[in-house]
Amino acid sequence: MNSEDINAIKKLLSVPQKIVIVPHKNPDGDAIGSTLALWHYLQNKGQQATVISPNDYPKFLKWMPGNEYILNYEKENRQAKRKLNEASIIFTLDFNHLGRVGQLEEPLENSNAEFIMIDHHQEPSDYANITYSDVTMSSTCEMVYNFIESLGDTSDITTEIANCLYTGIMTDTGSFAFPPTTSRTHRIVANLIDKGAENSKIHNEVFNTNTPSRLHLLGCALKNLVILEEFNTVYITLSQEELDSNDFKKGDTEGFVNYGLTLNEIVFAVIFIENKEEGIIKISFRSEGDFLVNEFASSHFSGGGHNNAAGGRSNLSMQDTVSRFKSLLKNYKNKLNP
Ligand SMILES: [Mn+2]
Repeated sequence: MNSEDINAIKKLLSVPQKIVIVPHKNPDGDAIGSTLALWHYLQNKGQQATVISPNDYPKFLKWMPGNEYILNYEKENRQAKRKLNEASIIFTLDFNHLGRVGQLEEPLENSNAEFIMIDHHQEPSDYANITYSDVTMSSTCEMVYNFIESLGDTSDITTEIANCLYTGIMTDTGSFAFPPTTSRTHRIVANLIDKGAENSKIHNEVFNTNTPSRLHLLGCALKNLVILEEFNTVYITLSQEELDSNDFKKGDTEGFVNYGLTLNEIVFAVIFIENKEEGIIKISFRSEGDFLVNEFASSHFSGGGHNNAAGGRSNLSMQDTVSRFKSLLKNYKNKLNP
């Protein structure tokens, strides 16, 4: 963060404010971890803060300290609306377009609050009064750590804050494996453990939460895996019928797409998941190295994201979506064969 922004934030927080903190829709570990960490920090500073999530999120994130105070905009709409109306500052974390918050978009657009964005996704839009955007960062949680450090408050990082920040860094880096994981990321994580982050317990809470039906669904997904050797690409399909017969619950398919990349030569992995209710095929893209999946997703599947992890959608049937995907690969042959 630049010193001008730091001073502006110090000034804003030097008086009591009513603050709302918002993660993106379908929040992940980084979104919930960063918003809750910031919430603890601001509350401890004597600010009145509320986290409002656009919708629900998986159970494996609900153990985080402070979770019980998060308002779900879909379920606690009136209370959340009141908080939004009163807000003098709105922090938006782990996203950078107001289109990423579902039903919350309208109240955010109509708000007169000061907006502060903290985010590591590409191409931030310009809705915020203060934008802390850095695409080289491993996670928004790493940025919230930097944010607190910039304000001279590392000594105010409590065990609760440390646990929340650790969770987001761990999940967004694929347990410290993805390229944006730097020595600085590890130093921050080490500091968080010194502050009381229970690293081993967190791994257990987040990852060892399989249900028998999720493992069966994973089995089904892996059975459906198709290898396109010519393009160093794999894809997985999951139909609505397959989801239903394995008692699919929201979040169950999280991480399935990454299995494709564990094959030695594979640089591009994709999963197509049918959603009959919305009438779409939801797609996740992952890559290793220089193949930019965010470009691929935005050019062909109305999506976007990071260089190596992105999402998109298709209104075609599963079969037509997959054929379209396969025919597109020809144009990327060189990029997929480094
Ligand atoms: Mn993130």
